[in-house]
Amino acid sequence: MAAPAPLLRIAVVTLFPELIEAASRYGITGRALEMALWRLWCVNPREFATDNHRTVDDRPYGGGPGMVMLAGPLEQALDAAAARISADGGSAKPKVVYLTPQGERLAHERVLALKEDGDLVLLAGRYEGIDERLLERRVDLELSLGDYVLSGGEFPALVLIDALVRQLPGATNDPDSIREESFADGLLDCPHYTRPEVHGGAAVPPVLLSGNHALIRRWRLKQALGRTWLRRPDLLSGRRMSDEEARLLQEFKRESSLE
Ligand code: 9WO
Repeated sequence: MAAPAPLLRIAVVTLFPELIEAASRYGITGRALEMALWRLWCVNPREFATDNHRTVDDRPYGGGPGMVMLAGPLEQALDAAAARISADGGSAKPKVVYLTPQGERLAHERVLALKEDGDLVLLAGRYEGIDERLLERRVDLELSLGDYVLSGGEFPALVLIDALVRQLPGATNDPDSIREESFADGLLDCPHYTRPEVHGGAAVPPVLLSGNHALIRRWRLKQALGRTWLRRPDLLSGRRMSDEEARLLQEFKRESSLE
């Protein structure tokens, strides 16, 4: 019998392929690689540099500080990345994603949508940016993790890979842990506790030791609602609440005003 096809194929175009390969071998992403739930290829644009110095960057037209990545080697690297995915039985035209502060802010819904696409080429830039003509010709989607500048797109690419792979069936041992965690239902996570029962003078909330699972579920939902209200009220405004949720949040608000 033939091996089952991987659920996700990702090729990363990067000047630091070892960084992507090494980090991907750890934890859930590493185990999922061994289980062949996904496949990873890295393509270094330096392989496609045309001069003796293997140059992949040059000074910006118009002047100014820093260097800009050349369109030519990157375009060939993107072609090679797509060819790897296609040769593995994947799409001949995988979606190309560029990680940049200028992109759409990444959120859970986009992670789920990209996982459905299945075949992705991630473009990790360095220096001060990439020649705009390459981006116009070859990039389908620009994604940002937040409003800060890093020294390259490799860590954001690894964040996206981690977010995608942990959504694959079989990647985590507990499918419930994905359904109940932050953002799966639009709420922040509830607090967690483990042994000992008292640490630094603080006891574990008694309800968690009660063994009453209906009560524990209600407490956790109430904490999740309360924390979301306190820390991320924006997440609640666009969300319709069940009667139980509305009641639990009212309780939380009343109790927090009494403290
Ligand atoms: C560097 C720089 C230096 C001086 C003046 C302006 C400058 N802009 C940049 C810059 O944006 N460099 C980028 C580094 C080029 C593309 C890859 N780099 C990157 C990606 N930095 N931060 C990201 C990123 C990606 C996704 N989410 C957050 C940050």
